[in-house]
Amino acid sequence: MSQYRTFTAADAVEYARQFGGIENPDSLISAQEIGDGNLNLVFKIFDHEGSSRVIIKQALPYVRCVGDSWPLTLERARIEAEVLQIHGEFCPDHTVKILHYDPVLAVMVMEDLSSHAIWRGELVKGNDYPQAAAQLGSYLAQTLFHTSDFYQHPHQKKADVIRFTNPELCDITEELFFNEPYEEHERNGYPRALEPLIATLRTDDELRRKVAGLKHRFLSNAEALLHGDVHSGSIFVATGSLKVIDAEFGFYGPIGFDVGSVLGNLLINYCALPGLLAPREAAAAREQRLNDVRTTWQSFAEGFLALAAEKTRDRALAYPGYAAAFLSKIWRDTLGYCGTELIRRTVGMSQVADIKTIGDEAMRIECVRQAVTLGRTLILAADNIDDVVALIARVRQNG
Ligand code: SR1
Ligand code: MG
Repeated sequence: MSQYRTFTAADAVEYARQFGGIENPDSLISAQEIGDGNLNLVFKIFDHEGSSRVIIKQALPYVRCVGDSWPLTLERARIEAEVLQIHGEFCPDHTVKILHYDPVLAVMVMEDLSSHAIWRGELVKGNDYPQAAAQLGSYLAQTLFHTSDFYQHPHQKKADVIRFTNPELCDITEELFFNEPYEEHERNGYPRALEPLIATLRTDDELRRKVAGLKHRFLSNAEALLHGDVHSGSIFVATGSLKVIDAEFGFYGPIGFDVGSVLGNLLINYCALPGLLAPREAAAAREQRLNDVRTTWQSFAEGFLALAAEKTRDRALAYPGYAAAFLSKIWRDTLGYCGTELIRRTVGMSQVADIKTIGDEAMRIECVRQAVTLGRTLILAADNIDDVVALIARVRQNG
């Protein structure tokens, strides 16, 4: 029985030869470590012709971007592999395939996605993938409906809530989304010029109570098996194709958290575009992003309602009108979590390339200001923004 050890490139090649499911395993000869996320090692494994064939991902026993002063459970690799397997069962077209998982080494082997690119990088460059939003809405509808009480047997659901209890990773989200941006905290980072605006996040009582409500629902509303960190950096796109990866933050939580995380990242890109592209291109890309927001929500909402009409197993939840009423609750949550994502990605620890890539300082400050004010508005006004058309009108009003 092997013991945990951190992989070198040579270990990754050897492992891929054994577990990559490649017909001619000896053709695999080299590996490149490509992990640019906050937590893990990720190796691309190449054959003798220089083609990349599979991906090896290994969880480290600490937060990679901080170091061993922040230990982190290896159990997250199991959660990630099993969430992706379940999501893949219900949405095979848009979930990365897990070919093999090893609990001792905290390693998984995944299908190679070299023909795809990380969506965030493409959004930063202004590249549009017009199908992506509808595909992502469909992924959200399929995965969240089929793991909810509408569809799961109540015994299975309760067992799965236990199986996917993910305290250490949830703790990161609980701190980074709902606490730190609203406190003076050493992990926060934002332009000094915005101190007066950021100070209002700490002192606005109504905002703090709304954020408390969002955190409370995150802690206690076990509505479906969430991805838990679904943003443009955990999504691969290609022409006509979209694949979701990186589900280590998965747990049973409020459906609006996943949907709001997606919309929040699209809207961060919207806010950042004037700093990333020339004015005419930025204006066009902003319209595409608003289309993406509209399409993602509509595709999710229509998909969820269609599945509820067709496949709800719980007799009480099948009562006519209940699914639509529940969808309104998801919408309010979506707006709130979208707001917290806008704020935590611009004020808190995990800042994103959309903003960091902006070279001009004054422009970067203006983009952050827009993202923070939009986030604040969405959290405060969630009960008064009735649909996605009203959301888009609010975004336009914000600047
Ligand atoms: C310490 S981990 C920080 C962030 O990186 C992950 O991708 C999640 O978004 C998390 O919040
Ligand atoms: Mg991730």
